[in-house]
Amino acid sequence: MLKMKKWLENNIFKIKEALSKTRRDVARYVPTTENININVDEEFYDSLLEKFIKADVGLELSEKIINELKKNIKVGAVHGTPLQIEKNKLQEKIKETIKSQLPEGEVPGPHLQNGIYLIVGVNGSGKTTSIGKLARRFKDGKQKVLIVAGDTFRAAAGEQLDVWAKRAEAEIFSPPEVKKPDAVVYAALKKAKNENFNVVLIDTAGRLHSQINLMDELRKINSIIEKFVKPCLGMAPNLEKLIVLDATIGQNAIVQAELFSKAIGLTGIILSKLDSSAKGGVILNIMNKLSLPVKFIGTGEQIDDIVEFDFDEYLNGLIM
Ligand SMILES: Nc1nc2c(ncn2[C@@H]2O[C@H](COP(=O)(O)OP(=O)(O)OP(=O)(O)O)[C@@H](O)[C@H]2O)c(=O)[nH]1
Ligand SMILES: [Mg+2]
Repeated sequence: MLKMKKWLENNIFKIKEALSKTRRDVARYVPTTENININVDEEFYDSLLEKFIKADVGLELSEKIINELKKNIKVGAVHGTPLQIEKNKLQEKIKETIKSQLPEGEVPGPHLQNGIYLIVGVNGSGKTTSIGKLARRFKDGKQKVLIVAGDTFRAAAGEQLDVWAKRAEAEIFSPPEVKKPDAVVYAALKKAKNENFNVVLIDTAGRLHSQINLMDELRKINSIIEKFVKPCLGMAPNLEKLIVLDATIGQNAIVQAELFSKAIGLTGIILSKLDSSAKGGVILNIMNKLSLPVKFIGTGEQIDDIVEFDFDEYLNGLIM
């Protein structure tokens, strides 16, 4: 419990840290940390728009935010005088405006709930790493965690997962004789049920040989899980289908999420590598375009580098 509490306290710090590359582009319109007055003129709006676009907030949403901000700020303006606003007040206005322009998409946490987690995403997005990090969180919370090697196609995939399972001190299920991912998943779920595991984290392939279709394989895995989950709904196994999206790729993340969502019906997003990205504004774009909640954020390569997404903390980290 103590570790879990520490994790939540770390959240704010880690989100701020992870956004530092993005912030360089979005928030550095203010050169000091003092609460100075800012000239809010066309030049200010133009540079803010440019920064939003650079951070991959997306043109359409960026323009919407700026136009609304102009309206919000005009309301308090004295006619004819050049507009100057205290930095703190201006930041609050920007945050309020961003919020007002997004659909109410955020699902309140905590997102770290026991259950079955199917983790999908293109190769290199951060699936295996995120599974290791999540496993560790659950282990810290004293849960019984099973990690499932659902990527049976790539030889090194099992080894990489094994490294993370050891780091997290979680059990791994990776039967060498089973070659089909859906068969591995089926056997793993049976084991989890029989042996009372309360968390199952399923790793999947990000790319297959060209003759095998990734989406078909994922559909097969998905239908195994759904069939399995249905009869034991009385036991309420929570099923999460999370896509791992690499924050450094910016707007392409949206295309990927749509593709996987169409195939298996996602329940949320893990946004990895926010720490290496200058495109952290993509979260706003995701919230605007997809009705999928961002549930976790990857903030580095170490096992502790994952936080629960919190919209207010995110905005505070973005606009500071
Ligand atoms: N900086 C940073 N690096 C990350 C993060 N998450 C993952 N990575 C790095 O991204 C690379 C790919 O991560 P993997 O977890 O192997 O990705 P994967 O989706 O399992 O890849 P495949 O198994 O090839 O499909 C590794 O070098 C990780 O260290 C993160 O939050 N921040
Ligand atoms: Mg992997």
